This record gives sequence, structure tokens and C-alpha cells, in this order.
Amino acid sequence: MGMPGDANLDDSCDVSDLSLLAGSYRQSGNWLQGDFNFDGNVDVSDLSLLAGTFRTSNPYFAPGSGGSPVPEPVTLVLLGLGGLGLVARRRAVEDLRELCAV
Ligand SMILES: [Ca+2]
Ligand SMILES: [Ca+2]
Repeated sequence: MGMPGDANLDDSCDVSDLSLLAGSYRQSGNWLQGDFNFDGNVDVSDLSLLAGTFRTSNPYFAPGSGGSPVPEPVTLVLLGLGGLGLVARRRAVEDLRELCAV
């Protein structure tokens, strides 16, 4: 599998992956739906894994990458989730906020 957070396997973790996770949030799923820890459910644990790699690329496979991923603040994840707008996605935002508050 790809790096944690890369649901669509394009070797980067971005809002597309976040959207896939949000679409299956608090439901059963697989990697392509955001289950990055392989427990069969898409939940806050998977969201945490995505947050850890958000806005980074796989340094081994991303074309043109210098081998150093560029981490972005978790607030960008919050902004991305906030823009998606559906109820399940709001739950993801709430959980991510709780996660970041710890
Ligand atoms: Ca991706
Ligand atoms: Ca999971």
C-alpha cells in the first residue's frame, strides 16, 4: 500500500484523499475509502494518520520530489474538511479538532 493518508494511491496526501476518507467517515471501509490502519473502519484513527501526512508526497515515488516531504499544519486539513460541507464531513472536522486539542 501507499503511504498513510494516500487513499487514491497517487503518492501524495491531499484534499482528494481527505474527501475519500470523509465520504466513508464513521463507516466500514478499505484503504481506498480511508481505512489506513486496516481495522475495517474509517474513523478518527485513520483521520489522524491522514493528518500526519497531509500535503506531503511519497519521497520515494513522487515525480520531481527532492526526497523531503513538506508537512503542512493540521489547520489546512481542518480547512479542507470545512470546505467539504456534508454532515459526515462535519463529524470528521469535529473529531479532528478533538484530536488536535489533545
Ligand atoms: Ca493521494
Ligand atoms: Ca481504520
